[in-house]
Amino acid sequence: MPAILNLPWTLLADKTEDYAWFPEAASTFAADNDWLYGFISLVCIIFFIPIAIALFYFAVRYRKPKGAKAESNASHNTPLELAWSIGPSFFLVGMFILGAKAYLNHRSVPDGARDIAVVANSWNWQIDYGGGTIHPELHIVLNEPTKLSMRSSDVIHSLFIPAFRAKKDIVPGRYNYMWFQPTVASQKVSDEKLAAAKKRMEDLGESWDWDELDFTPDGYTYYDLYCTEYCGKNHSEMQSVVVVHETEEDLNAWIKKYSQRGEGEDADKYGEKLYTRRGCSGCHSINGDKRVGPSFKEVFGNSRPLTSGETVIADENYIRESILYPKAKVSAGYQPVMPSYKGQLSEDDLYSLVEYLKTVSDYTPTDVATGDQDGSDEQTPAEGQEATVTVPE
Ligand code: HEC
Ligand SMILES: [Cu+2]
Repeated sequence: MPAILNLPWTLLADKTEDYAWFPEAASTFAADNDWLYGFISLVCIIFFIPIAIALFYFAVRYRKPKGAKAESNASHNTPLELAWSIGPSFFLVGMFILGAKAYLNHRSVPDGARDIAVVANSWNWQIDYGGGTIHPELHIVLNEPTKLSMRSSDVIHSLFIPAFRAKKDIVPGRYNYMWFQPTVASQKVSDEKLAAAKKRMEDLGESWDWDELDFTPDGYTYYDLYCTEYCGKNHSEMQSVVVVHETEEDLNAWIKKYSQRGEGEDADKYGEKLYTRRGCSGCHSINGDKRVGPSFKEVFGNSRPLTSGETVIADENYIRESILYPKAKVSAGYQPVMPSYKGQLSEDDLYSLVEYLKTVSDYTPTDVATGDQDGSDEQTPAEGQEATVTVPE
């Protein structure tokens, strides 16, 4: 590649990350894509500058005083006209050939690529590693061609990994494919650093501060993964990360860690992990705030009004049914937009979620009208919520 085509901003990018024109380059696509982008930009600039200068020059040079009669002196210069038509068309054909080659490369998945199933739903990613292990993070192996077989359970989403220069829309009602080959592995941070970060998050009472920490809760540095198709209210939160493992063994060890509840781990603790990992947290709060769905603070054990006009007591079976068949009983005041988790959660996962919902739910008897008597407002329903909390029979 001629060095001159490495545009000034590429030089700038080496100096400080803050001014980087491109994100880091970590796949086999990156070099070609960046080169082509630089080439097209450079050609455009080279043409734009003299044209703009000539435009201003002629405007000034041939201006006429106000009121002067316009006269025509149009004439031909065939060699000049041929030169400025045919000359640039070589560049255009060049851009087309290089662009088409890059496009076809993005579209042709190599044989033997690792195939990973991805489900996009508003507003989270579910990457399926087989055997019931589903996680929002994309974990892959260094230098291994990787194919994503993607589908959407609701609206159009789009998966974009800037560091890989790879992006593809996910249209509901069909499979959508993309592939890439990562060339730079994630780093593992030291155990001390990871422990310190975990401690800090615990002290702050946060789950994980992705903006502050540049590694995952498992201690890997990562690449960003975004949804780049505006898909509703929380579209901007539909983000995840990509971790590139050095070896397949390392990947398998990671998958194993997430395949099921750990030995001796409490069900409600595991349920809490599933709550964030499986995207419930995007639609259900635990502090009483109304999101897309009702807050889990007011679900378990309480009587729930349904759109059908009935009410039900939210017991274990109701929770289970709500997760597997969300449309069977729709809560009053909400849209039936919850995706079904049928076939995606094991019995133990469901049990863990129910146990977790029990721990966050506020279902001790309350009398809302006189709820302030003891000076505590703990039991007062959150603002905007109906005061329908009653004692379960
Ligand atoms: C895309 C948003 C969304 C996601 C993700 C989601 N839910 Fe829901 N959920 C809703 C909405 C909206 C309702 C209320 C309408 C209905 O009943 O279907 C609801 C209702 C429920 C109910 C019944 C609540 C009631 O009012 O009695 C339960 C239980 C529940 N969800 C559990 C979960 C669990 C567990 C997960 C994660 C595994 C989850 N949901 C993921 C949107 C979501
Ligand atoms: Cu989206």
